[in-house]
Amino acid sequence: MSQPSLNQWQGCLAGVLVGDCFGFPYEDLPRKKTFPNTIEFIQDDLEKIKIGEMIPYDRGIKKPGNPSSPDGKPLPSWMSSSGSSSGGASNSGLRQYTDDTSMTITFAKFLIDSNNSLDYVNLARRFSAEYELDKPKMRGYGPGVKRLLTKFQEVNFKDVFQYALETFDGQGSLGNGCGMRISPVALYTINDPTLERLVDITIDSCLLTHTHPQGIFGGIFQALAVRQALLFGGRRKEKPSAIEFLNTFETEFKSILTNGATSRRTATYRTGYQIYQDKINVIRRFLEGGPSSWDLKKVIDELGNEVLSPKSIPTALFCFLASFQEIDFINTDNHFQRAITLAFTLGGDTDTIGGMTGAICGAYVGLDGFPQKFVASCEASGKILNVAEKLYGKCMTQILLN
Ligand code: R7I
Ligand code: MG
Ligand code: MG
Ligand code: MG
Repeated sequence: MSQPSLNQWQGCLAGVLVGDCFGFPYEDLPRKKTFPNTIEFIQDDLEKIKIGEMIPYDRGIKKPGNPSSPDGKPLPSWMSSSGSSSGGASNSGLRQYTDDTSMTITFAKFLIDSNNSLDYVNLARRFSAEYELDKPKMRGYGPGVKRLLTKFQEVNFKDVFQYALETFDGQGSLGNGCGMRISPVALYTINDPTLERLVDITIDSCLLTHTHPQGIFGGIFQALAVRQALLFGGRRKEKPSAIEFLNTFETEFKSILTNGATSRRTATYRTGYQIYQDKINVIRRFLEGGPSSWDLKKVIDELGNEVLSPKSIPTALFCFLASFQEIDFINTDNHFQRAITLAFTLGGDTDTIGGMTGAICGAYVGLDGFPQKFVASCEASGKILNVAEKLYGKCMTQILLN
């Protein structure tokens, strides 16, 4: 297996950014529109992007002369270039990112700056500090996470792991917030074939905000999907089929319950596993049927497009795998563009499903594999590519030291 390249590292994190920035404006659209209208609309929006030309939200998602979004909902002021936005990003015409990208960048920088033993109180501090900076920009953090990041500051970061346990009537959050920010862990732990580091860091970081077993297994699911995309994609000559990719993924995902290096940690949360195994079977059934058999309403019913981990994280893997082949209702021959378009078309939590699809597909095709105009149209594109390069440098140094 060839070593994953810097291009894949950058593709992964830029994939989060593009999926998030472009996905956000479509949140909840298709539920209210019929699919043919939605897909036409999304494709039109993506086609309008020209290299070097930054498109503000209102040009990107509104029809000319229409003061509201296509479903009739008024746009938040920061999404309109004429609105009084304190966010800044929309004023420059760049598409603004949300909490998904913000927490991903913070997590990646934390890994870059840390030595081998990770200090999760420091991670909590960083998430809270970034949340404070993000406040005027309306990045759309999940309500549970907002309360936690505020609480951490109030208690001066004492016992930070205690508070997430108390959320949602003591069940802990199963929101997709762990999966949405986890891709840097897959990059950081790429050199550990035992998966011990991937599982440990995913669980420990997830527990700061998401303690529900399904939230935790969601994070592991997404981290493993990104890992496999790195290992199977890039310059590797023999590419697997979508089904082969899924089968290998399933074996790895199962192994974390039994593998000696990971079972010690995963056993506590094992009740979170089965729902993802069931989703893998659903993905397989859809892939075997092929695009002509997909009724998108059924895809949404069975895989989900919601903010809950089991109803969005496997959906992202599906969007990536479904796009291995042409899809008749999506007019592009680019894998990355097809995958995020499919994610947006499914509606619901589009920034997060788009971002997670983008992370997996970006890791697979690499930055060179997707339209550069997408990246250039997003806020913080230079920053995220730089962070990816630093994280890559750190991982390559580790190889040399070992
Ligand atoms: O998971 P989280 O960070 O949210 C991420 C989402 C992404 O779509 C982002 O783009 C952003 O929009 O938010 O934040 P949480 O607040 O922990 O979870 C998100 C939501 O999931 C909560 O507000 C709840 O509606 C729901 N949820 C639950 N509902 C019932 N029971 C999470 N856990 C539970 C639960 O245990
Ligand atoms: Mg978001
Ligand atoms: Mg949201
Ligand atoms: Mg979201």
